[in-house]
Formats: sequence, C-alpha cells, structure tokens
Amino acid sequence: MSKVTLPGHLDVLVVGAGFGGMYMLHRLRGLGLSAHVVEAGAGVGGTWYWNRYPGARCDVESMQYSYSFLDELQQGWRWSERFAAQPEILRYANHVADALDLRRDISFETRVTGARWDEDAGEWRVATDLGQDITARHLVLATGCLSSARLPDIPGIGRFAGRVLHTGQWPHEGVDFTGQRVGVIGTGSSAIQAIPVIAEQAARLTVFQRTPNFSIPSRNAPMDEPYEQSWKQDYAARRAAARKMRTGILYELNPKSALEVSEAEREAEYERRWQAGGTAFMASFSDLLLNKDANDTAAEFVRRKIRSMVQDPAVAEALAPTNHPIGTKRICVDTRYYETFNRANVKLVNLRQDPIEEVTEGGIRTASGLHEFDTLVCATGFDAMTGTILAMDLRGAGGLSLRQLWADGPRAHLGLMVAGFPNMFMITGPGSPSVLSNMIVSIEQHVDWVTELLARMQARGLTRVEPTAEAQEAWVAHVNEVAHRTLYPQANSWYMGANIPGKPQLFMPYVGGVGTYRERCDAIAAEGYPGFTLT
Ligand code: N01
Repeated sequence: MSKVTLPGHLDVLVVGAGFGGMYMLHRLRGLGLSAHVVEAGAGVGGTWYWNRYPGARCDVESMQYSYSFLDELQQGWRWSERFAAQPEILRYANHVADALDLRRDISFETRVTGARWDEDAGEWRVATDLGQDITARHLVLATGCLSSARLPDIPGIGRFAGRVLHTGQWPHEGVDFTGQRVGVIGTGSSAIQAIPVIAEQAARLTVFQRTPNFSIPSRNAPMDEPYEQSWKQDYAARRAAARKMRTGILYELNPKSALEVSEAEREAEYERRWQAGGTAFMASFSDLLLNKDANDTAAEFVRRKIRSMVQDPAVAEALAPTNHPIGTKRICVDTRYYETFNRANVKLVNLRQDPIEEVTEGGIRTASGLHEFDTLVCATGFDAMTGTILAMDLRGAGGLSLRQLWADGPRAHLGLMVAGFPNMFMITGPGSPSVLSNMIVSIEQHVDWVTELLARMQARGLTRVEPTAEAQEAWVAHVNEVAHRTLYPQANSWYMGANIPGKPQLFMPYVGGVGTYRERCDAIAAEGYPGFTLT
C-alpha cells in the first residue's frame, strides 16, 4: 500500500477508519471540504479489523448490518450468511473503501496522541505518534466504542511463558491451536463465540469464568436467497422502519407484557424466539428490561435451556447466570456455546468458587490448584466508550483537559459534542444510543447530522460550534434518568464502566432508543440548533 501524505492543514481531521470514519470522510468530500482520516491500524474496518478471533461474527443480521446510504452498494453486495463472520465484514469494509476511493485520504498505522484547541486560530492542533503536527478546523472522533482492549490485571500475568492473546488484538496470520492446551479468561460475547471454535481444535481447553452470561443461539445459516431478495426489493422502506426502532434493528416487537399473558403463552413465545435465534429474543415482551418480575420469566427460561443442554448438572448450574437481569449485560449470541461444555476436552473453572490466585509460567493457579496450558486467550473486554477517547490528550478551550472534565464520567451533549471542546464531534459517543443499537444505523445518523451542521455553517460563513453547558447538563441528566427507569443499572456491566477498576460508574449509552434520539437530533437541527452556540 502506498503511503499517503498527511496534509498539514485541513478543514476536518477524522480519527478512525472504521465504519464511522469511512462514511464521515465520504460525506465531508461531498461538502467539498478538505478531510483526512488518521487510523492506527494498517487497514480500514475498525472493530472488524482488530477482532479476528476464531468465531468472530456480528450479532445483527447481515441484511441490516451494512451501510444504507448508497443503493448500488446494498443491492450489489451479497452476504453469504444470515450473520456475517468477521472476514466477510472486513471484506465488505474494504469493498466500500475501494468503491468510494477512500484510502487516498487515510493515513494508516498512525495514531492520534492528542489535540489542543487553539482559540486564536480557531482550529485544532493535532499530534500523532509519528510526530506530525496537523491543524484542522474540525475534529471528528470516530474511534469506536469498544476499541481499547484490556488485559486482566492478574498478578503474574507477565510471567506466563506461553503466548498471551487478546481477542480484540488477534494476530492477523491466525492462530493454530491444534494439539495445544489453551486457557480462556472471560465469558462475554467474544469468549462465547471463540470457545466452541477453539474447543474443536485444541487438545484441551480450560475456561475461567467469573460471571456467567446469558446467550441465545444464533441459528446462523447460509443466506437464504428469497430472504435476501425480500430485503433488496424493499430496502428503502425497511431501512426507514429500522431507523425508528429502539435498537435500529428491524425485528418483531411483541407489545404485550410478559406478565399479562398465561404461562403457556409466555413459554410458547420464548420458545418461538429461542428457535428463531438471535437478540430478538429480548423483544419477546415489551417489559423485559423494565420490570424485574417480567425479566425473571425470560431469565428462568434461558436457565432451563442451559440445564437441558449441559449434561453435568454442576457445570450447568455454574453456567446459569443469576447475578444480573437478562439483557442488562449485553446479551450474547452463540453457536453451540453451552453444548461445548459437554466435550471431554473442555473444563469450566468457576472463579466465584475457585478464584484466581496468580498466573504462573505454566498456567493459572486458582484456590484449588494449578491449571496448565500453552496459550492464554484473554477475552477480557475493553475500556468501553471512553477508553480510546481518553487515551488521547484532548485539550479544549483554555487548555481544559477532557480527562479531568470526565473524571466523574463522560458528559456530552447528545453524545455528539462536549461543552468547552468547540468543533469536536464524536461519532456514537457516550450519551448516544451507540452500543445499544445497530452501530451502522447510529453511525449513519451521527455522520448525517454532523454533515448537515457543517453544511449549514459553511453556507452561513460560521466557523465555530459548541454546545452550551446548560444543554449538555440537561442531556446528561436525561440520559441518566431514562437509564434508571430500566433494569440496566442493576448489572455490573461495561455499559456502567464497572469492568474497569476505578472507572466512574454510570450508565453511558442512551437507552431512550434510536428512533426517539433521532427525532430529538432532527428537531434540534430543524430549530436552528438550540443548545449550541454557533459563531
Ligand atoms: O468483553 P466483555 P467481550 N478475571 O467485557 C471477564 C461486543 N461484542 O469482548 O463479567 C476474570 O463482555 C469478564 O468477567 P466479569 C458486545 O457489545 C459483540 O466479550 O467482569 N475474568 C467477562 O466475562 C460485547 O458486550 C460481538 O466478571 C475477567 C469477560 O472477561 C462487547 O463487545 C462479539 C477478568 C469480558 O467480557 C465486549 O465483549 C464480541 C479478570 N480479571 C463482542 N477481567 C457480537 O456482535 C475480565 N474478565 C456477537
């Protein structure tokens, strides 16, 4: 790949060449602005560039997990499976980059280390790890919500003599586990996808579980052609409908409460959804995330399924989650996850009863003894939503540090902009639906909103935009208030920052729904941006 020269001055600098940064670049070109993307990886695709672990697959159906802004693209591209696997999604990202000729404006293998707002010049001064110093009137952080991989803080982890891998930084050449003894720490979405695939290859697999998770079978299958055609013939209407949904995903929502129907009807609905597969299970009834009694019925259904799939009753009990309402941690979607624990070569270590003491040269020592292996896979998650933004030293007006400003948790207006940080936009930032939604739907909405704002500023000769502190505080309070109407805050999840020791705990994404959020953003634009100062 030929190296692209990073211009010294730009209208807009975009950080990140995942789906957010790629679409942002395309729209900025459309405005005739000089725009450039800086990307840490060697290629486009963001999440799908980094997360190459075995079994990595999207939990939003392929027909919906794709850009909608270009009809030729959505008509021409053909997905091979109901839920696309990581290599195919990465091919899609590269296909889009080719089709839109994006790479000529992307500097790869370059990381933004910090940016400082220069009030006199009215622009950002951006620094990279290659020592570049770029000025840009606007800065767009399209840095992803799950892009700061986190290794566990376990004593001795540096001593392990074998290979230590993180699912979110998987080697590009792949890993052959044949004949190996493998340890996996974690049982979140990444682990639940990786474990069945690793188990088939490895000689022995030991899974270290601290918190069991609820997982629904994906029922993944090769793409059904009539189904694909039904989408393609009706794409515009279906995309429009999806944009109004709470999650940005078009699926059947049952308007009934789980508590208003008979036990038989409830069971039949859960069974039907279980057989259909995927996250739509959480739409079985309207109040599963609002009412604990309703939620308990769904949680108990899944626990019964786990008990029926896992042969050893003690292992089944250890795998059955009881410490959080179903769905309040991101629900997982799997292919033969629970059944994998019936294999003779797979062992579950329940860290609640048998905690880790240390990592040794040969493996992990728990209270009950040493578990030896050759490779340690850490499926231990991310410093979510704020980690990558705060890894950069961002300084707003008057030298205000974002790290200091967010010391008690992120504060942003609409999850899009931060008071005191003029002309800095976040794509799917904290306080927006982001990780509770189909990310591509939310990305397109944010990018379109930012593009429209920049176009209007261009047309009126305006150069500076910033949210007011009052509007921001009102939005932050609203995000918090809506979250507390739900069961979400009852789980120690990464949504709450609970997976990072010392991280402030508050519910970061906006739970009010993609449709409601879009209406709010659109109304603000239509009314001339109340809550923002434009000069
Ligand atoms: O990370 P996680 P992930 N000792 O944070 C455990 C998206 N995603 O990469 O719960 C022992 O969920 C931790 O235990 P606990 C999706 O949004 C989507 O799996 O903290 N264990 C937990 O089990 C998802 O939610 C897809 O007690 C330790 C695990 O590691 C998000 O990414 C696929 C530990 C981390 O789970 C993150 O998922 C993959 C320690 N010291 C990911 N530290 C799909 O679209 C951590 N753990 C399907």
